[in-house]
Amino acid sequence: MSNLIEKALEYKMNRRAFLKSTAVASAALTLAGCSGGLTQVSSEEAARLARKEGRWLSAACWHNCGGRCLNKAYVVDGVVVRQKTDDTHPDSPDFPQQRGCARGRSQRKQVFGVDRLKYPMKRKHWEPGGGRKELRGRDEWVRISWDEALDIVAGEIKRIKEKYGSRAIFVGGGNEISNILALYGGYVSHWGTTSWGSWRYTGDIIGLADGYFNFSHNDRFDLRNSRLIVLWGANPAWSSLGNPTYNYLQAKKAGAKFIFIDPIYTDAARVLGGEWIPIRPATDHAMLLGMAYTLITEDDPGTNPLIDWDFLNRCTIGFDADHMPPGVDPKENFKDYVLGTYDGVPKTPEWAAEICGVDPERIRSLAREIATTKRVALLTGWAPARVRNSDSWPQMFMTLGCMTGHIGQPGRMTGVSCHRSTADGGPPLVLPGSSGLPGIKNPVADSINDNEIWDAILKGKYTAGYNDIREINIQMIYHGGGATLQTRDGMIKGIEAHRKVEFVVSHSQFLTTNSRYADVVLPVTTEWEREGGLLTGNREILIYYTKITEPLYEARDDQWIAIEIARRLGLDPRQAYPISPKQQLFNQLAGAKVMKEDGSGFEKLLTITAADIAAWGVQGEPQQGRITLQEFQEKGIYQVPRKPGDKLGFIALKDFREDPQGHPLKTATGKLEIYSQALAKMVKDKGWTEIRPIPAYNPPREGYEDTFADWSKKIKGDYPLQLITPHYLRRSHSVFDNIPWLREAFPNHAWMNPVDAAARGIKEGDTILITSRHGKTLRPVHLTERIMPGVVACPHGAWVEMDEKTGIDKAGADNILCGAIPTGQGTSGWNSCNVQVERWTGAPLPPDDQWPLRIVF
Ligand SMILES: Nc1nc2c(c(=O)[nH]1)N[C@H]1C(S)=C(S)[C@@H](COP(=O)(O)OP(=O)(O)OC[C@H]3O[C@@H](n4cnc5c(=O)[nH]c(N)nc54)[C@H](O)[C@@H]3O)O[C@H]1N2
Ligand SMILES: Nc1nc2c(c(=O)[nH]1)N[C@H]1C(S)=C(S)[C@@H](COP(=O)(O)OP(=O)(O)OC[C@H]3O[C@@H](n4cnc5c(=O)[nH]c(N)nc54)[C@H](O)[C@@H]3O)O[C@H]1N2
Ligand code: SF4
Ligand SMILES: [Mo]
Repeated sequence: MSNLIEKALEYKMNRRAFLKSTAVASAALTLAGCSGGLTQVSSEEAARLARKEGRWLSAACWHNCGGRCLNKAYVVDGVVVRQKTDDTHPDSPDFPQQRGCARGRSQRKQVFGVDRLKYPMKRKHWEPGGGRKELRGRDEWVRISWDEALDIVAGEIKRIKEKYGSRAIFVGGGNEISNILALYGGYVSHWGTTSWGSWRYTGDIIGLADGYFNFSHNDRFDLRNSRLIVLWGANPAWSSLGNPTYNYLQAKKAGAKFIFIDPIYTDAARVLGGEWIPIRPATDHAMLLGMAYTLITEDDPGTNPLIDWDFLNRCTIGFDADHMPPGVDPKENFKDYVLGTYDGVPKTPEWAAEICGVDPERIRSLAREIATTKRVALLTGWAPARVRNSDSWPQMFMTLGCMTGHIGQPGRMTGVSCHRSTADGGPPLVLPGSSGLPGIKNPVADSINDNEIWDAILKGKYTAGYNDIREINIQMIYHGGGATLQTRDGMIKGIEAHRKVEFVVSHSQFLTTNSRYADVVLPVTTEWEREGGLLTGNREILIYYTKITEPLYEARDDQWIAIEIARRLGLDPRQAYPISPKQQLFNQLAGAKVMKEDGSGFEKLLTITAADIAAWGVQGEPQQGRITLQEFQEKGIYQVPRKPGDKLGFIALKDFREDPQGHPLKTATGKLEIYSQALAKMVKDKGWTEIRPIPAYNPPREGYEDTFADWSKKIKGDYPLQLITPHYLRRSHSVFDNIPWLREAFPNHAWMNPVDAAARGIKEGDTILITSRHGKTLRPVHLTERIMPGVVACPHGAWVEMDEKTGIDKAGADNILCGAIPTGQGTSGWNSCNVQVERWTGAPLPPDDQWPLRIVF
């Protein structure tokens, strides 16, 4: 108890210290030229600010965080003294506030963090051509002027282009610099399936949905009609902050039962109740085949109807020999594959159980439960698809929906529920206009799959397609945004690649991983320091954020940097940026549109007067819309009013189900494709591995089977455990990892089952060494039965902290462990990875909330 009181007192102090430092940070604007961090304001100054009235401004929370909320900053004399979230209207389940999470509410700690990069800088031992390249990541930093920095970057772009050509310049991220490099002859880009795993290119081809955001999910009100909601590899309570879990809770209150199929007993499962079926990562496909086998063998249309034959007949192709596309071998159908008619391997629940670890009886009973419950939502996150060789998984998931008919009717849906569309499907109801900037095409066609970026740099070749390996000689890495080194597989090779090329430059707000391994680092503003902008989120909202503070220190916008570099390259920057940032924002506002109440089409969102246009000093025409520009700016959000039974609901694939001939899908056959030649071709054309047109199980590289040295004799190998990398509350990917508050609130443990720990002499809180085929990392361990035996979870996104002597990362950076292995459609296979774990006997590892921040100057 005394501990608790001490903690409370400490908390108060921290809060006070925080308020002070927040105040200081903006005050430090005037001190931007000073070195040595932030200067304190006097307590009189703090007291003066506390007494003065300020203004609540809508403050951007712009990250790729899986949510989107309204956040506000209270600004007094240009100083942010506190934050709050949506209180623009009373909260109710039907018209919920858009409330921020702990990350968004800590945003001022990010923007005004003592570790913000203040000045342009270069590596001490950098010289044109690279200098001592092996010192990247461990060299000292030297402060330089903007002129020197821009001259170096433009000079290296010129030099490398002249010496090696535009195919020597690789861009890791950043639209602004990409535009300029495109005008200057082009650059090598990269592509991948990141978020969506194998949904990325599959959804469209099989007809279920586009792979991006879900059009396979009914809207949130309709979810309340479901009696059973299966969340297959999804944890909205961590990865879809904002309202999704709240929406699910309404479905629960309306009577839905929940089932979670996940290696972890998630917080979503804790909130929503129901049943947890633990499953081994990367084995979901096998389990579904076991369920399909049950339905096929037990279905009897007369006495035990389990299969929706009417749906299969009308809406799908490829299920059995009688429903095959013309001209293909009828033996290649799904049903005979499941029964093992031709391959001699019936995909029984017992066959599946050996792979996925779920009791065969539960596989059977779950299949029956889904088939006999009237209204079921079969929903998956993207995590089970972020698995190597998972190209047929979306099709398999869809096939269960087709067999049970849970598609296209109230309370019935099959598909993806993830990111900002979790628990709420359908097209956006409110949208921003376009900025009016021209699109600029990159003349270089080379684009490297995420799994081959580092190898391409190290080995000089990459896969461009089937039987198409191309030579490439990359000598410059340009990080104009994103966190590519940190967030793509195979970071050890990534670091090696960064030490190989002649030049690395990075724009960033902090000394992120990309910047740490660079030669020149350019400090950029955050959205709080820019002109303002619009953010989309769930389908019902549009957020308008405004400038909160002037740019801190010497930070500049990415667009400004791009323009300055363009000038130095002898280009006319107006080709890319013919209009000012203010005009760009105005265009987005003027073009914003909202769905009419009767659902018949869009109307303008904003009324803009001639006086508004004059006050903004921009080009435009007055217009009539639903709300005034002032109202939008003051509230910071427009939320479409909704109520049950309104005209804005959405039932995915409803028209198609009712009349498949009249509303064909965009697939080759117009139907949902359980047999898809186009899918098999797409995968083959990528050039790595092949699949069959039906959803046949394809054991993943580094999946469960690969934890065995000999699968047939069940002898375990050197990496006997499976690793998953869930998206965690502390961070949005790598963003926010440097915020002390969040570090303290959400410790960055690896999770492990006590059974696996006991076998290795590991106790709660011990430091463990996790080793994969690709690298090693340390983590304090949390032992819990909430993770199934055989699986270790290392939360996604921690900033790598490499011990140069041992080659061991101390931060638990997931992509030190996950290797870059291209398969299928180029899937980033983060949830298929094998590891070994041992107790760490080296130097103790203090908790990372006690680590020093990366303050350079
Ligand atoms: N092992 C493993 N790896 C994964 C995943 C996984 O589950 N496991 N998940 C993957 C997924 S789903 C995704 S989407 C990717 C995300 O991969 P990334 O998009 O690379 O990740 P972020 O950390 O969001 O990177 C954003 C970066 O931009 C910076 N930034 C923010 N604002 C600005 C700005 O205005 N200008 C500039 N120049 N920089 C800015 C941030 O500081 C941050 O460094 O990660 C993937 N990586
Ligand atoms: N807090 C937070 N939220 C985020 C993000 C973030 O970085 N932090 N990133 C956002 C982005 S860009 C994305 S793409 C989404 C990603 O969102 P999701 O794809 O839902 O991502 P995860 O959190 O990796 O995994 C969700 C659940 O799947 C389980 N799982 C992992 N592998 C498997 C498997 O093979 N089979 C099964 N059945 N379950 C599995 C995990 O244990 C976890 O409970 O999250 C978004 N939301
Ligand atoms: S869910 Fe995303 S947008 Fe909302 S407050 Fe959290 S980080 Fe910000
Ligand atoms: Mo993502």
